[in-house]
Amino acid sequence: MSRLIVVSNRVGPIGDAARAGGLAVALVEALKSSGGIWFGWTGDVIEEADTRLKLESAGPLTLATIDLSADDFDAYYNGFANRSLWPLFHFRTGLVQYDRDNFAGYSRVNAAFAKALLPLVQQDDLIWVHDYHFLLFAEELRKLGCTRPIGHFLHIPFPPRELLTTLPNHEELVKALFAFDILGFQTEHDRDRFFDYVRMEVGGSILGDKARCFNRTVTARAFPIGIDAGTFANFASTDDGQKQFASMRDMLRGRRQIIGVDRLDYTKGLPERFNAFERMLEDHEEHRGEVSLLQVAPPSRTDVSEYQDLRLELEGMAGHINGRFAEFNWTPIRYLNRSFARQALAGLYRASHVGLVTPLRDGMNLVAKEYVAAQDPEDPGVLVLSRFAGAAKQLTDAVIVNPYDVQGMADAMNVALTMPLDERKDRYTKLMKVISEEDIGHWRTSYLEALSSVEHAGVTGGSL
Ligand code: GDG
Repeated sequence: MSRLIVVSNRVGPIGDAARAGGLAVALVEALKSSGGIWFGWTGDVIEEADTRLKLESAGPLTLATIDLSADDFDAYYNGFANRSLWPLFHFRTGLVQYDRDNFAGYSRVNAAFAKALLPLVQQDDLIWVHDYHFLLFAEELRKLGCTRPIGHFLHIPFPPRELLTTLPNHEELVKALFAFDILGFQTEHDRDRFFDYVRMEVGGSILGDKARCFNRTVTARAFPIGIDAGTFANFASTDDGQKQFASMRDMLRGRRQIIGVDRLDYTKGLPERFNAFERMLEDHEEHRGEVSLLQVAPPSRTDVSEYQDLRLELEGMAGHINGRFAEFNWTPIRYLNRSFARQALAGLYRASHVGLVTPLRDGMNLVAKEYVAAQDPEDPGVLVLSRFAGAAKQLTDAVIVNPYDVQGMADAMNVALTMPLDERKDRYTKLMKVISEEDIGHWRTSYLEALSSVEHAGVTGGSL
C-alpha cells in the first residue's frame, strides 16, 4: 500500500474542535483513517524566512510544517491567494487585486514548500495537494526531479475562461496544473470550465476525461466532496449536542428558528440573506415574533479589508432589522461572530427548522450536508440551498434558490416554514441517501484510486 502525503496551506488541528473551514474539516476526516504525512504551513508568521521543518506525530499521522516569513505571508497568503485567486475563482472580478510582487511571493512559497517536502518523499508515496494556494506545487516538485504521482483537488469553483484570462499569469498557472497527474474538481461544471479554457485559450485537446496541452496530459474529473454523515448524525445525540439542542429548544419555547452557519466571507451571500429575512418578515406578519434567524459567522481572513467591511455591514444590517422588528421578548436575528464545537453545532442544526445555505458562489458547501445529516428523521427541518453552491448539483431535493433574488429567497423561507411533515420527510430521505452514499470516505477512496492508478498506467507527469 502506498503512503499518503497530503499538502495543504494549513495543517490540523486534528481533534474534533477543528477550525471553522471546510478544507480542514474534510482533510481531518479523510486522513484519520489512513495515516501518512500532512504537510503545510504551521500557521505562524516569523520575521525572517526559515524553511526548517517541524515534525510532530499525531497517532497514525505525521504533521510536517514550516513557518512563513512576514513578507511571504503578505504576498502569498493575504496577497495572491486571498486577494487575487479567491475572488476571481468565485467570479468576483470586481474584488480582484493583482500585484506582480504578490505573484512572485506565491511562486516563491510554492517553490520553497516543494523543496522542503522533497526529502520526506519516499519510493511508494502518493502526493495529494489541496486547493488554490498550491497551484504551482507539482511543477516545482517536478523541477526537483520528483516522479511520484501527484494529484490536486480544488475545493473552490473553477472560473469561466473569460474571467480567468483577466489574471495576467493565467497561462502560467494553467500550464503548471499540467504537471499534476490528476486534477479533481467539486463538480463537472468546474471541470468543464477548465476544459473550455484548455481548448479555447491554449489550443489543447480533450479526450474523455483527459486534457492534452503543453506536451503533457492530465486527467481531470469531478470528485464531489462529502461529510462523515454517520458521525454527524450521531453528534446531535452526544452530550454536547443534546445539551445544545435542549437549551435551544427551551429558549425557543415553541417558536421556530432558521439557521445559517458560514465563515464570515463575501462569497457566502450574508447581506442578501439578511435582506431576504427582512423581506420575509415584511411579507408575513404571522412569522413576526414567531420565527428568528440564528446566524453563526466566525470571522475569517481578518487582515483583508473586504472582510472587515463585510463585518461592519452585517453588524449594521442586524442592528437595523432588530431595531425595526424586535419585541421585548423576541429578537429577529441573533448574529454570533464566534465558532462552536462541532457537537454543539450539530445540536444547533437539529434544533433549527430551516437551514439557510445561500452562497453567491461556493465550491461545494459542507454546511448544507451537515444540516441535513443532523436532522431528526421523524421531524426533519428543511434545507434552503443556493443554486450556486456545488452541493446543489447533488442535493436537488432541497428548496433551491437564487441568492441574488431577495423576493425569491423570502418566498422560499416561507415555503420551508410551512412545508407539511410528509414532504419534509420525503425530501430528507432523498437528501440523506445522497449524503450518506457520497460521503467523505467515498470522496477520499475514489480520488486515491484515481491517483494510484496513474502509476499503474506507467506514466506520471514527472516522466513527460
Ligand atoms: C471550502 C470551500 C467546500 C463553520 N462554523 C463553525 C464550523 N464551521 C465548519 C462547518 C463546515 C466548515 O466549517 C465550512 O465548510 P464549507 O464547505 O461550508 O465552506 P468553506 O469554509 O468555504 O470551505 C467549500 C469546502 O472547502 C470543502 O471542500 O465545500 O465550497 O469554500 O464543516 O461546519 N465548525 C466549528 N465551529 C463553527 O462555528 N467547529
